[in-house]
Amino acid sequence: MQIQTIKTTAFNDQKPGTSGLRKKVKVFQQTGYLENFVQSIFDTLDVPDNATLALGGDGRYFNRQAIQIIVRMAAANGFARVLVGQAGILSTPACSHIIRKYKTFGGIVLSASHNQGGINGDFGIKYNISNGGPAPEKITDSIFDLSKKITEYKIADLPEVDVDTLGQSIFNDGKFTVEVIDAVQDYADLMQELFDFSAIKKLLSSGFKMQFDAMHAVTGPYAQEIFVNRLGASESSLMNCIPSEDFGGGHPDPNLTYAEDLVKIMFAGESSPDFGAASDGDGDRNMILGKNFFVTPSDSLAVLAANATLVPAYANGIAGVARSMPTSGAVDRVAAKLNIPCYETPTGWKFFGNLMDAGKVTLCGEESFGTSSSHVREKDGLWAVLFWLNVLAKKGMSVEQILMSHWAEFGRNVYSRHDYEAIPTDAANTVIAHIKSQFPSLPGQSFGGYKVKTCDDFSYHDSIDGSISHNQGIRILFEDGSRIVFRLSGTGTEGATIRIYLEAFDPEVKNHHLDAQVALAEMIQIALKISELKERTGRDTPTVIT
Ligand code: VG1
Ligand code: CO
Repeated sequence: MQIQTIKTTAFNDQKPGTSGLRKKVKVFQQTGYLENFVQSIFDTLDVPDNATLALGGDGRYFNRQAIQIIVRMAAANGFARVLVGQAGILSTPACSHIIRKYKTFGGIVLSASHNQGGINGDFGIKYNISNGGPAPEKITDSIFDLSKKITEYKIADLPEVDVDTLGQSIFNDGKFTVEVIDAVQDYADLMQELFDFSAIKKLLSSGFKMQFDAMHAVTGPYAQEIFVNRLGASESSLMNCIPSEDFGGGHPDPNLTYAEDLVKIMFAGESSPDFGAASDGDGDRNMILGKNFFVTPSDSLAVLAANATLVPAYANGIAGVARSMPTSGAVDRVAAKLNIPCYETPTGWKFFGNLMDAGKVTLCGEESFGTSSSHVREKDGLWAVLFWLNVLAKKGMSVEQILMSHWAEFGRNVYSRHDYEAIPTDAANTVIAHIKSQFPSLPGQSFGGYKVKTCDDFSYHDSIDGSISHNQGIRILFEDGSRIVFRLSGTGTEGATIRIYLEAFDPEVKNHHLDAQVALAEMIQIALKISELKERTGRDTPTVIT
């Protein structure tokens, strides 16, 4: 096996965001762009002898080409083995599981998650460490530093590797092996260990109807194996389950805007199925729907925490919970009642890893349709769907009834997120600067019935490794416990996206049926007033409301 050292020129824009490096496919297709980033990853790591790398992606356009390049670079950079998902496909949670199960040194996930795919869409790459979770900031910062200075990369001369046939390809007199694995089976086995499959099977054969939308993305084959083959669901309960390179031209983002087909089916009146769910491009997000009913991700996390002991894997209780800062405080109330700790971290799954490794938390979640537990170190879409099915099977209530009784017990953290996408970066920055400039004068000011208590730019102190992360989102906290949070997205590839997160607490059962947009109408106006968002961006309405 010949190893070539290729001269290259550094790019200055390879800074990983909330979840890896995401750029337009065309950017990744520039000569050396992918190679530079991959070499910067490998140079950051201290690759031991006999190390294995897990590798796979969400199947989007450029996935196959990228896999061939990364396999050759892994061979040249001292890896002894690469485990590749069949057809180059691994969902993000499956990759996390593969890293843990086969004790690999790390893994590379090729995904731009919920972003659009295809030749004009986005591509992405991120590195996961040996606990199966996204690399912490210390590593991503180093990758970025090296990427700005890189002058050459290493690549082995290997023939194209067959990633479609299960089994091994051996190179270099046995010193380098590529093994194509059936990650679907590994992942389905894990799910079967965690959940009460016989209870779910009984539920699904009882006349209970479910509808799952894979959004033409990575979870299709996993859903087929789990729901149809192992749990006996009908074929018709699955939709869009064949992964496509451009996700059928859509946005593989499971929310009320982009999972339009499913939403139509679930909001069709009495004839709608009892339960609906969707997942995103790389399978780590989930949206949960009941018959004509939407479950806010923050509430979903709270409901799962409150009912965890109904699931075999959590029957003895959970150690603690964690949520990202913009996620509502609904789970905090459950944690208080269960008398377990609740941690508040910055946005992005990488901040949960230390807490899970230290055994401090079992369940984690984000308002952005991400929920998971310490069974892996990523968020996990199908896991959340199975958790809900397990809870529904055990409680014998509808999704809506579960939420109503949860709110009656804990009160309701009414919640919504408004996204303003693809805003010119300068305009977005002035919005944020304008809000920050009011920090000295906001506390004590009243807006209608709401009085500002404090405001700040959230900083996180990691209690496990002592690291501190600053500038993680602006919080405006009101006297009555309501909140407005402003953040700039770290996953977009076009201009800037401003996210406004709105939350108000309502203990009154008589209000619990209210639509969140109605219940939060005054907060929405206050957010627009404080930020001058409309004036500064020329945007009248959000692009996405969840
Ligand atoms: C968004 C979400 C965040 C999530 C991240 C990755 O980040 O808000 O909660 O962890 O996407 O999710 P941002 O910086 O755009 O707000 V995924 O499913 O795209 O990997
Ligand atoms: Co995702």
